[in-house]
Amino acid sequence: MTREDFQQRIDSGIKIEPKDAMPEDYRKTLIRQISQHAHSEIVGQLPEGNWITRAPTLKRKAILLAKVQDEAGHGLYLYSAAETLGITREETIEDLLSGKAKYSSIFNYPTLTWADIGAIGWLVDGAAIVNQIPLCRCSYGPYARAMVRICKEETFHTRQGFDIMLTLARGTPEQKAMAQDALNRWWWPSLMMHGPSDAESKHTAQSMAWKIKLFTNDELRQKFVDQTVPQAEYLGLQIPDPDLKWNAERGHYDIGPIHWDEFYNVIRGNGPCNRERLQARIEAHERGAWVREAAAAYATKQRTKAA
Ligand code: BYC
Repeated sequence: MTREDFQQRIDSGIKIEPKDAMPEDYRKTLIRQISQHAHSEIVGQLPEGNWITRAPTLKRKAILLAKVQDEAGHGLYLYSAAETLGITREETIEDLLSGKAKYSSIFNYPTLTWADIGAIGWLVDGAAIVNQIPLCRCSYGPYARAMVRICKEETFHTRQGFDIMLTLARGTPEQKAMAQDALNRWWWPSLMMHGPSDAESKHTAQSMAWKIKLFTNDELRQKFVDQTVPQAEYLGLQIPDPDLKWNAERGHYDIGPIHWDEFYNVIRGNGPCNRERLQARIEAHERGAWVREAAAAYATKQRTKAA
């Protein structure tokens, strides 16, 4: 199949399936994006897992446990979607553990107080949903189908985060201050989650042509800002951006400048928690070796029995 024929299939809305012919760079772009997405879900368990033992009530603890387990599930669906493109699970995980593959910048920030768990659910999962709902319509079948279930679960995650923020914002002055402090620290990193500005994004043009991405980074960032500012107003919290204002002409909020040097520093491995996050994954992988060995031995035994 020529590149033109492939592009025509994409343009006419045909989903690409694992056994279909596809250009090598389409396959590689998908492996990069899907595996980085999977790694983000897996590493994303760490900042929240940090609070499971300290959740303030039994109910909050049960909800947080369920949420963190959901993130593990999302990682697994996405690793499976990546495997349909011809890369093994071992290779993808090796790329994460060696530091070769990226994962979302947002998970390199620390969770200092309980309000951070609220801010992550509200802002981080909120930003993730804005990015991920369009991915349910992306051109690669297994990725699009995995995203449908992920988005349903992410919606519950955002609601639980907003509920924590609402409880704190309506609580004592100390609790409200804690919620405000979490918003102050998580706001700008949440905007950076959407990736570099369109002018700097090297993959957007090709990924949009292939419908691997349906919106640009700046379009999704704007959508996130527009939906989140009224929510902050409802909470009675201040977004930490003195330049934030409604632009009636554009029909969108304008924001102040994003500190891109901070973003690039984090994705180069020098954020506040990069080393700690990777170390935690390496140790978990080593500690889990016996489980993988046992599962492989069991599978071999079943195969021998069946033969
Ligand atoms: N962090 O050309 P660009 C979650 C990299 S999980 C780190 O715009 P692209 C959740 C980018 O990879 C959230 N790196 O790239 C989980 C590229 O580097 P490489 C994860 C970033 O791919 C648990 C370079 O910068 N969501 O929500 O067109 C609990 C140039 O960027 C980031 C997904 O992965 C970043 N923020 O666009 C709670 C969604 N941004 O690969 C929540 C799927 C950019 O050339 N992914 N880079 O070395 C996407 O939609 C796109 O990959 C992105 C980036 C919008 C993220």
